[in-house]
Amino acid sequence: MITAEKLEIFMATPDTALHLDGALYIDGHWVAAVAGDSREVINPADGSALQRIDEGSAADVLAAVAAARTAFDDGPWPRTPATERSAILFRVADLLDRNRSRIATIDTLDTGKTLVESGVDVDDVAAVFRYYAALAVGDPGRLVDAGDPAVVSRVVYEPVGVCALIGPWNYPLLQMSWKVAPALAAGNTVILKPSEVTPLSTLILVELLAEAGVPAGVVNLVLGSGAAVGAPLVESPDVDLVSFTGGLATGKAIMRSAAETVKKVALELGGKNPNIVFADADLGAALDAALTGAFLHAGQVCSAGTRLLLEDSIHDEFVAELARRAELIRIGRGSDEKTEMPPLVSAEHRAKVEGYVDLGRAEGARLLCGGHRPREAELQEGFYYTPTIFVDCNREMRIVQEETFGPIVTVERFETEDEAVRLGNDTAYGLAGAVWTADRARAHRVAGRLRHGTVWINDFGPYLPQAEWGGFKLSGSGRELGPSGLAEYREAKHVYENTAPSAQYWFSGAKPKE
Ligand code: TXE
Repeated sequence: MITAEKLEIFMATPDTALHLDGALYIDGHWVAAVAGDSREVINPADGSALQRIDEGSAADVLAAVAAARTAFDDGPWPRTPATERSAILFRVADLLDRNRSRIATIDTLDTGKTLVESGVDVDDVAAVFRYYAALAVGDPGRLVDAGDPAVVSRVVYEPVGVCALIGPWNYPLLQMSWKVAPALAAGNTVILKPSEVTPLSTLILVELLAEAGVPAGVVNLVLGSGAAVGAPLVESPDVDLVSFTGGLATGKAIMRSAAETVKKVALELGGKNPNIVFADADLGAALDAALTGAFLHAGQVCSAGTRLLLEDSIHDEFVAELARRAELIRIGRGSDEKTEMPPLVSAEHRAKVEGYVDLGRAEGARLLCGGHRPREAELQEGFYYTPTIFVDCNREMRIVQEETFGPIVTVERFETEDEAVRLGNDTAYGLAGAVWTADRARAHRVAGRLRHGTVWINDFGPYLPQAEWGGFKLSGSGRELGPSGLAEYREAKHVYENTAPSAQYWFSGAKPKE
């Protein structure tokens, strides 16, 4: 089922025949799920059915893992010269550029996010492919001095093997690209498992990878739920590595399950990110970033600035202006160019966010604005929610400690630098944080003390393909992006060559009699 809106845009830009009938992709073929199950993908903007897609099960996982295993063990990909793999990844980036508007449209229909943001996502995805295409050829390993001129000792980097790449629903294409680009650059074979809530742009990505020349069996796609597809992927003894982005509870379950087969595991599990504003900061810029940090993509961002920490002396004025501007944010369909904040991804997720707002009230936080669904008639069908600000919050509240993943920001006060740092670290997560101050020495002192994988100084949100992304503490393990993002998908191997072998006679009885 393809909506009129989607069809119109697709027909208007004929280029490649992008795959949209929602099948699985195994060993170079689009195939139906073995059990014949399917599920409806929902448009969060109005709750309508967008497309019916196949729903995989353990049988499909088995087939996909077998294809990936054979492609790794017997196929050309791991042994293809890095320069050739690199050329293919550069081609993927070019295809992404060429299909930008169609991919962005699909991601907007599927996730709800604004078209502007979806377009930026596609650009970022292309940049990630280019980054790893270039990095793939830059590291031939290293020679080691063994202290013996007869020995040639080399450390080389090899692909890990078959990788299961499990993605979330908030940035489906972007998060998948952070995994698939370095995995392929390193010579692995992969099985993609996008979120069942937002699978559509991954279908397109798979098509583009095939079009760019990735051989059959190297990239496989199994659609379906976490229980039916994700869990058997993690359990499979033929999968060597799992890279996962998603919720904390699922991440813990994956780590436990992967222990059985001692897989490599990389996890990105979200955050509860402090945004610290000192009184001497550029308050205009800080306020603007506080709004974006909290309400971009309706707060469904792992690095969202959901925990605003304000120096006491600016608190009242800052939150008053924040609330005034939050109430002006235009809520609507992602495809409407006037929209500034889109709907939440699903009815279930909105119910979770509403539960947190009820909890915040019950815990004694004071609601400054929002805290309800929008009242406009045209927004009643989708999963919309208003920007919500809680003040008078404290560290004991669950709403301050747990990831709400919606347009909710909690505000706390601090008096000293030490207190700001203590509050900034007072979370079980450790993904990202920001500090705003005109005092550069203080900025770097605070950045040095914050236990988060990314710290922004006088900014909020930017990331770069060439800089590591990932979390301390419960935010996960391993890193994506940057050189470490490639290292996750490589094994180091020491090759020790003795060019002048001779018997050493460790065991004296083996020594020939003189
Ligand atoms: O995520 P899940 P959910 C947070 C956010 C959100 C919460 C729950 O707070 O409210 O997580 O979201 C697959 N084995 N984040 O429940 O379940 C699943 O099919 C293997 C933060 O939607 O973690 C999907 O593909 N895989 C986050 C993926 O895991 C399993 C982004 C993520 O789904 C599985 C999204 C299993 N047992 C939500 N169970 C971030 N880090 O940015 C599920 N999956």
